Amino acid sequence: FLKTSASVQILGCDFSGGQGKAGVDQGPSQLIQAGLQKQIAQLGWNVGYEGNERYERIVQEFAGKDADIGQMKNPRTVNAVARSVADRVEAISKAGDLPLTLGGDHSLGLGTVTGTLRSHPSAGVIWVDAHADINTPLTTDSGNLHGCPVSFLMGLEGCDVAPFNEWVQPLLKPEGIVYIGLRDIDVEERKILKENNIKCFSMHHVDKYGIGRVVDMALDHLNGNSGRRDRPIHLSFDVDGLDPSVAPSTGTPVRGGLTFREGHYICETLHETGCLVAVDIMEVNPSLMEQRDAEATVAVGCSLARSALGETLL
Ligand code: HAR
Ligand code: MN
Ligand code: MN
Ligand code: MN
Repeated sequence: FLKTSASVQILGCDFSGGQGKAGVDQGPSQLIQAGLQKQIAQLGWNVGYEGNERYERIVQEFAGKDADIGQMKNPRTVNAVARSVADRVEAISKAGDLPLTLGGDHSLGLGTVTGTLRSHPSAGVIWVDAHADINTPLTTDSGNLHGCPVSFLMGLEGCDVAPFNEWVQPLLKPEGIVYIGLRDIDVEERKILKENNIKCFSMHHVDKYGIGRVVDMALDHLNGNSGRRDRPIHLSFDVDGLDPSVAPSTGTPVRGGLTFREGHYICETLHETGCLVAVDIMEVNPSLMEQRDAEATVAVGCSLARSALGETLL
């Protein structure tokens, strides 16, 4: 638990193969260059950082040899990268440290959440995103696997497919995840969310209840309305959950998103629980939009991470 772990391990994942736009693989190095490691150290953490994973061996192994499988694009590459991430996050977590994974596209979430659940089988997930990322190989229209990690984590129909079924286990139950920030959901994703009774706080709910009550209800849901707040939590934060005016440099921006404060409030409140066991900051793409937009997006990625690690305003 964060309460007892004194160290953060930064895992920079320079990977873009779960979607079609170049540049998201530069997110981690930009977050590091902006000073993230030092910023976290200044909060009182020991910070480990061994340089980014560039996945060169994997990308080279499948270069020109990663034909679509059904609709899925780059399936072998995404599979091998996610598998490697899962092993790294598992090892960091089992050593008692908190993995902070920097993306990279959100297909990496298949690896990060798998790693967390191997280490903390009871952990719940808070997935902050404009998108639900719960397409299956049977429902995805784009074929981009960053739109599919949650369905693989749950082992939904159509996910028992090679090469993923060589290692992916259905470790995540539908009641073990809560979404915040949704506003762009595909027709078939909507069906999946309904059929599996998955807790979703869309932007409509953020407007209706305010972010304070939304986070409170999210924690109540994950803790089974037990009154206790002791379930370990994995926060997977896709920066496109924020409004594009706040995080413009991301591959699939959707207007009407979380404000700067709403995004930070989520991170601050999850830190306050003392139950955060893993944090992902995903989909920062510094090559999109103007340079000042990229700088703003990198800066907000750093500040979300700091908030989740205990930076407070007072
Ligand atoms: N639902 C669409 C698809 O499956 C869009 C996925 C979105 N992109 C992300 N993920 N950035 O959160 O392709
Ligand atoms: Mn996402
Ligand atoms: Mn998204
Ligand atoms: Mn479809």
